[in-house]
Amino acid sequence: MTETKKETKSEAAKDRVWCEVSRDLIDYACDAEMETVWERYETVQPQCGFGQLGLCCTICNMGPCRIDPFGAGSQVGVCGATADTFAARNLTRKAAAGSACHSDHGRHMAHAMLLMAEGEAEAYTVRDPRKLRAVAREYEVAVDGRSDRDIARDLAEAMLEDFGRQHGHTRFVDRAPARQQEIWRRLRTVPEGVDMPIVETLARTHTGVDTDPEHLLMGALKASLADGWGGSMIATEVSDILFGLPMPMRAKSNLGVLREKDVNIVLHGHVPILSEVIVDAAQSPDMLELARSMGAEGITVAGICCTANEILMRRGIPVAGNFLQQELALATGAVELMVVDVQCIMPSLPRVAACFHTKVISTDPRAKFPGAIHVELDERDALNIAKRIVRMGIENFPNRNGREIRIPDDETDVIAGFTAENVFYFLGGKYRSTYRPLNDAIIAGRLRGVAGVVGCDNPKNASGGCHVAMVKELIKNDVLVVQTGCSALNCAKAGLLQPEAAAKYAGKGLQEVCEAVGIPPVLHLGSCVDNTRILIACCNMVKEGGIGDDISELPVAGAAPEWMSEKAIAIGWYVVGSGIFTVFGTPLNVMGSPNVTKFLTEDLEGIVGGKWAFEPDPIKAAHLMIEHINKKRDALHLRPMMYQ
Ligand code: MSK
Repeated sequence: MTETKKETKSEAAKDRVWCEVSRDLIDYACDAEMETVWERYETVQPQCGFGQLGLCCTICNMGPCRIDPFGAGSQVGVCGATADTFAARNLTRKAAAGSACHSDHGRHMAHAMLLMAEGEAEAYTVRDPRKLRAVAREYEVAVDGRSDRDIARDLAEAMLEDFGRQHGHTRFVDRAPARQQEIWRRLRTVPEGVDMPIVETLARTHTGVDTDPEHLLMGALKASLADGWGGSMIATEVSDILFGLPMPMRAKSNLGVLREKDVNIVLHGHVPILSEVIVDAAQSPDMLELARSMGAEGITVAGICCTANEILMRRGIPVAGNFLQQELALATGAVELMVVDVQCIMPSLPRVAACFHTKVISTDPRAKFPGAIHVELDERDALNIAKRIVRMGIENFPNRNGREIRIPDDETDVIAGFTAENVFYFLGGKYRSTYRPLNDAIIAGRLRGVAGVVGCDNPKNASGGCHVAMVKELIKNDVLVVQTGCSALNCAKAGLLQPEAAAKYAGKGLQEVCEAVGIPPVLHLGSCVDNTRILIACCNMVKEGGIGDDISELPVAGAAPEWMSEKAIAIGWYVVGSGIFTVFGTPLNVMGSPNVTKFLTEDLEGIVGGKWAFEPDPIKAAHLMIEHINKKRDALHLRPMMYQ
């Protein structure tokens, strides 16, 4: 490739990235002709307009069919389905897939707990007996006078039953405010179990079954509620039981956390079952000694994506990067192993790794990647498997062969580890474990409200920059922000997840709250499945009283400014369906159907209390959220904001 072409390619990619560290590595990647997500994004332009608008149907073999959005060509598919059916059916299928993916994570966690309880998985134990008992009581599992293991076995069985339940409802639906439950009952969207609504939704989106757009979309809602109040909530609770309830702690983020003289092992994916044990293995004396014998000073373990969030929240393990940085981590030339399990893993990784000495190791029975080495997790032998993997990393260290290492000189402090339970103590003060002071600060007009800003980063948007811009605008306007996923990781790199950020970026009211309690203006609540912590925090705010009898009455809003995956669609649905106004950066693929678009962005509010909005400009999107919060404040007759 000519020098000019390389430069153009690199400039085009860098235009889409806000993070300096990433920009430098993109330069290098383009020079080295290493593929990146930004380059591929340019290469696939123009992207399919029919797909973007939801006007392409591939469901049956009379098609694929597409509908002309300008009205000149066909307005129905071969079977007679309209644009409304196309758009609603496609969206509903995606919600079911997203819900399945998250919920499978929850099932995996419950299985691991069962194996632990039966004494078959010695690498695991109950690290939070208090939470075990609290959740067991919710499931009506006897706790008095019983051992942790006995309780855990019965709880795991009860949770696994929840997945296959055919009647009644998933247990955690009981956690939702009564009025919301009543709405779901009326709409017949209460998830009986976790699996059934997903299967039912796939069945009704088969050709020739459900074609009424609004009815189809209720299927999307039900499948997604099965995720938020089912599979994902189980994932969060079991992770806390097995690995401990997170507590706020300071750690480091961005690619500068890799160490030139260490063996670097990067853990990427979502389910913490193996990553937790790899952290233990890498810290064991025999592995450290082996690393030194190979010429390294030590072993650095760092995370990418939600695996990063899981081990950051509980262990303070440094974060190497967010979703879009996974290839750039390899471009440092300093990574001996990238260990992946499921979700958000780019298929390009083994090809990129082949430019260096790096090995990509896949570990989950559900996911293999051409070019990766598969070392499968068996919970019964987790520590030995983890040590085998760590050893592979150590033995790969000498293969750097003196090649150039490009670790950026940038690591930013981050405070992570907030949960719906411990935020209680921080906001409630040491001696008053209640949400009262949070609600009071909102009532008094010191805090405007609370916003959840979550989700992926996307080369279509500003590659993480939308999160940073939106969150800055929200906290400037006295909105306390809670975050999860790669959104949190982007804001961590920007220094927003540290108490010092309050004085720099927050409005006066939020500043006062942060200073009084010693918290950052942006609270990191964990991985994508931990969006359920946000639901629980909302339930707690309702219970505390004074700011609404239902989640839909709270002065709160949600956003996924750079959403990318089907999981994000399921999250959006269960958040909207729980009564929360939610802004997505790029629209859902439904704009080819004005009826479906109107249903999602207007009509839904009168049905479930929440609705969607689509706004790519993060500042405008932040103001949509602020307007919504103001509207809710007015409806509750709360005092005007203290500092306008
Ligand atoms: S990892 S789902 S890119 S947030 Fe949960 Fe990040 Fe989105 Fe994956």
